[in-house]
Amino acid sequence: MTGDDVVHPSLLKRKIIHFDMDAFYANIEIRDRPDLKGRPVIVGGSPQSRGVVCTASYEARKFGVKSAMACSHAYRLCPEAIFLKPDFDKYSKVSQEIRAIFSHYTDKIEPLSLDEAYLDVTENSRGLYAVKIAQLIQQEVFETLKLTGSAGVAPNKLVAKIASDVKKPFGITVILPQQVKGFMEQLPLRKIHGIGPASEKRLASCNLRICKDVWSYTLADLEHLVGKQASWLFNRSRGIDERDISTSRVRKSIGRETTFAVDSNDMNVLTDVLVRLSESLERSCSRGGYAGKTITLKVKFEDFSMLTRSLTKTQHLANKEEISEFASTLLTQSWVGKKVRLLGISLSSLRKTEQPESSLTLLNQPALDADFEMS
Ligand code: TTP
Ligand code: MG
Repeated sequence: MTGDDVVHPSLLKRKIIHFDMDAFYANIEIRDRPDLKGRPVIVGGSPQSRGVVCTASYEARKFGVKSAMACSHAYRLCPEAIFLKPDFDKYSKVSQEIRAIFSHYTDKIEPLSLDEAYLDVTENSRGLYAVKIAQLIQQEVFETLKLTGSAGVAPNKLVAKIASDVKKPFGITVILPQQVKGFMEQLPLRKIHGIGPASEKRLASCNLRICKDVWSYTLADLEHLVGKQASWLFNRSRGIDERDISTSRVRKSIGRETTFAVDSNDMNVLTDVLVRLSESLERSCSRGGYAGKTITLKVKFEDFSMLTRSLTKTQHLANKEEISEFASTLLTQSWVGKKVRLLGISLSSLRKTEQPESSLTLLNQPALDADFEMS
């Protein structure tokens, strides 16, 4: 064995499962409406709207439909698709049920969103192998919830998350410590959680496209090339990630946004939308038991340029009157007369008020729910 083949000591410390549900929103809808089985289903805005696709069933994906795509585009690709509005309350409930199943196997659970979580199973009450636990969870989710999920089993969060995507749907991919290097070698850097389209482009301009491209640089050379990100990239590209499971993720913001059917610069229309967004935001705050000190308005204009403006108050707030009043103030301050395509309001600098209204925690719902229709 050459020095290069020695397994990094951090890879011998943990056993992590990343579990991610398959076509989550769509499969819940199909489960609840058996007539949809086998048909292309798209959850998101309506086909004529300019809302976006939250998710598409695997049948719809065959036509090229993807999350975050404009619904009108999805409709052109797959006119026979069934378009459904998202039902976030239902998805939150299912998410809680999945989490309850995880807790049968470990207490160390870090939810990432409604449909995915990291589980640390290094030591588990039943003394089972990590792969066995992944199988049992997959089976229990299938039998009790009639839904499928996929798992990645690996020595850390980074590799487990990439692995869970390899054999979707209903697959399990196991990467042992000695397989990490080989698994990472040809992997596009974009697959690393934390490298988005902008970083991907920037790295590609330095001729860094797959993990192995990074390996030929010393840390010092990489620093010259990519700056502050160097040490993170140096480790991640080698499959090294020493982060522990964080069981107390604190929600940072809570928000609502909507894309208009028709662009508008009519202040009455825009104010009306802010009122409705504020009402919806108030409901989310009360369900989750949150109040926030900073209110942020997001505006996307007809030319797709975007601005965000924030206001921080001395007191936490969560009621619709105050939210819409401050949002309107921010809108007036940022008014440039251009037609608006999207408005969003979010609250941050959150604190927990009291017990949430229901046992459902909205902690891991996306910060901004996907567009919902404003009729
Ligand atoms: P994902 O796990 O990314 O996607 P998925 O579960 O639909 O499909 P798969 O994992 O099999 O590839 O996201 C989970 C849910 O989050 C998804 O069902 C809908 C929602 N979502 C959005 O609302 N907008 C988005 O852009 C994405 C990616 C997901
Ligand atoms: Mg998923």
